Amino acid sequence: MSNRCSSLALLLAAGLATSAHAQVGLTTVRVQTGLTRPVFVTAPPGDTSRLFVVEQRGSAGVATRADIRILNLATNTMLATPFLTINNVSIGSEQGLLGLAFDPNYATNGRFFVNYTNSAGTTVIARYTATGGNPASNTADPASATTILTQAQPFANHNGGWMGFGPNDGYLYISFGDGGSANDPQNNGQNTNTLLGKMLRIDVTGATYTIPPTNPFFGSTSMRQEIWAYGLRNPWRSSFDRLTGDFYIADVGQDLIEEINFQPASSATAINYGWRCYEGNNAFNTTGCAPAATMQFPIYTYTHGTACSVTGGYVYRGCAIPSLRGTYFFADYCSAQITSFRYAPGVGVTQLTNRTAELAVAGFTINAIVSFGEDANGELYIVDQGGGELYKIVPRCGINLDSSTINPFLNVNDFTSFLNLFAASDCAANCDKSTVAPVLNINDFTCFLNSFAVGCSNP
Ligand SMILES: [Ca+2]
Ligand SMILES: [Ca+2]
Ligand SMILES: [Ca+2]
Repeated sequence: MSNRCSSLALLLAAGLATSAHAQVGLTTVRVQTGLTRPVFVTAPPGDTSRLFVVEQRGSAGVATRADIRILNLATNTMLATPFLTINNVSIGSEQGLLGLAFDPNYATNGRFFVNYTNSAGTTVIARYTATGGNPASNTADPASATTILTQAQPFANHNGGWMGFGPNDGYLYISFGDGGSANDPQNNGQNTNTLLGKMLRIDVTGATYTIPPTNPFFGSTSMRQEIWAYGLRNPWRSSFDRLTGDFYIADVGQDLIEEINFQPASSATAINYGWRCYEGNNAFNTTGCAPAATMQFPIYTYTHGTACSVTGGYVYRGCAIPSLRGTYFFADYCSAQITSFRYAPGVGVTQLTNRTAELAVAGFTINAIVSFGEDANGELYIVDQGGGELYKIVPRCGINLDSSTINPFLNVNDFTSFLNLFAASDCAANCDKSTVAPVLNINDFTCFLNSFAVGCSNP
């Protein structure tokens, strides 16, 4: 090996070592304000120009109206006309329009699914189609509404509401809370003959839905075949790691403990997450319960105080912050603390980091964090329900590609990182953020060099 190669190898090794121990320099930008009880944001796969904002209820000053609105990401403006309006939703604090999921094949079929509580307080899962079946349309066709599934709710709270498609199986997952009140009085979480307190998995490629033959209770007459997992209290925001298919379920606790659960992509059995037998790792009401050894306990818990209600987030898989990839973000609704960690089976939670101060932005207050969301690129957003605001997590210095905070934080390692990312056709090398193919070209070298020459004031 020549000296030149050895030097390059050392340089690369030094760069990698720095990355592995780097503190990531993050901040947020407020991308939108004036929203009406925003509760979720998402985008169709591959649609990098739009972000769809779910307003829970109270849209246009009407208590029972809920809108899905479109944020034009290129101009950072909300389109004046809603994508879809749903009327006659119920108005309890945890009711309204709660979930939205675009079909994995939205680009060809224009289908999407919503989850809301109607005027009777019943959860409705419905399918709609973009106007004219055109996925580029900025409106949906109200007449396309097709009810997929309904579930009566015995109490107004704990409606779950999240939905998402499994990245590996294309099935629709739907979270249901335990029916509400407190302490799961109907013992729904452990009852496999109700959809309450469950994570469902259904096949929605047809007219309504069918049961995937690989569901754990497929063919059963005594247990609901839609069930994928059970023992949940009020799973408030779940997500798939879009790269691995691993599944994160944040479950809101009763009076003491908040929890985050993990299901590896390879899992195929009916996992029992424990509620109302266990709250976090603590026994809650074990009367009539199966042995604890049959249950899956959380990968992470935290106790109440100023905190009181977990808001699950996402594993970051975006372009802008390569060193952050694989990091899971979540928040607490009451304390407005934002935390991240990495998780691997057999290893556990590592790099547990409170991000609140890092993500704070002068002049604005990020609180009432009701949800996170991803755009089509996998960049992360924070939904502030109380303030009607939407924030985006961004790097403090986009060209500090190794995320080092050691002075000088812009150095040869960032050139190495840029070259490696470019060679790997990684979207992080799209410095000029062009969208015209080929998105990675000589302009990105110019952009990187110019940006490096200007520098950043903060790592
Ligand atoms: Ca649990
Ligand atoms: Ca650097
Ligand atoms: Ca480019």
